Amino acid sequence: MKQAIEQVYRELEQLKCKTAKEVEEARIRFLGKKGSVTALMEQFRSVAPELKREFGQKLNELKNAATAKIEELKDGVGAAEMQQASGEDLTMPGDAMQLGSRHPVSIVRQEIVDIFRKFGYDVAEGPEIEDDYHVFEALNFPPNHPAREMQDTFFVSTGHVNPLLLRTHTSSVQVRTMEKEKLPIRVVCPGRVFRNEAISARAHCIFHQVEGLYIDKNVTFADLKQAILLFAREMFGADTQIRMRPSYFPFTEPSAEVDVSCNICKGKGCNICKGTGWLEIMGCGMVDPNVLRASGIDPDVYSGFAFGMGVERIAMLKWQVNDLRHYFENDMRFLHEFATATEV
Ligand code: 2U9
Repeated sequence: MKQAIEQVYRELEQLKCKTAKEVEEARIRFLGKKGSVTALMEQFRSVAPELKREFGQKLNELKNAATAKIEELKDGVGAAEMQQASGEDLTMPGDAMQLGSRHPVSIVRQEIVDIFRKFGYDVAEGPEIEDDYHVFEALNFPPNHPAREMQDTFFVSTGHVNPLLLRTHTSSVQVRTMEKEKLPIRVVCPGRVFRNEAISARAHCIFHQVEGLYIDKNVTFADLKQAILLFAREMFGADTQIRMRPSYFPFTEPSAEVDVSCNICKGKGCNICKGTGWLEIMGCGMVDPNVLRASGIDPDVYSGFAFGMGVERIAMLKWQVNDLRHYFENDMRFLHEFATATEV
């Protein structure tokens, strides 16, 4: 029996098949009802009891080896036959899958939001299709303000008192927060906004904003300055300076534009900051009493500050991208520049 087992092992070793049919024939020859392995299993019954243990183990090993060989041949001829049919070499290694990476605008938006969360702000989102009331009326825009004209805003429906439109800023989310949340309010609102602008290196009809609102008793301009300074130092580095220039927005009074010291030339003047040493990053101001009143908040008891920034603008400053359109074209060569080591 020992020799018969060795003989089957030799036959298995030499076994070669070109087609699935040949593999099946081989399977029957070895493992079928009348196959050589099956026949040996039957002979096992007449093996002397003292040898049963040894031969039982040997026969099991043989059966496993025969089954494995048949499976291996099956895989081989399967690939070979498919290759013949398609003309392709299926044994070649596949193309590596390129992992995606986070979009630079998402990275910066998250960074901004995370800084304000650390300061104790909540995060709120709202609809992109809004009504005139939440985008303009409640924010103290006069009826004839240019933003309310067709050439500046995308209208979804017109011809009634409260037309639907694509929001031009995320301030409408803060209005909704004032309407439904209890005071005090400390919230940041990230989101997409839409303006009817010609697309160029410096302007786009879609961009992203993060706006913030803080309303409580005794909130002052000094609180605003401190919040913006702390934000700027978290975002642009611990030695960053800020300056504020007077400005005008319908929803804040007084209002200011905020510049940060240029961290490329350390304030000496370079072509990024156009020789001024300063880079404009956002607008801000104390919430206009009319805006508080419109949402049912008494401006004699409460005061607040608000700020708003364009995410693409911050991203442009962070990575010195000089054309806004790169952020919207989804060119993989550009997007891949921002992949972290784990994403590559
Ligand atoms: C409420 C009250 C006040 C939000 C503010 C700005 C100043 C601002 C611009 C920056 C660049 C828009 O993306 S941008 O074009 N934003 O300058 N935004 S204060 O003020 C609010 C918001 C909501 C209820």
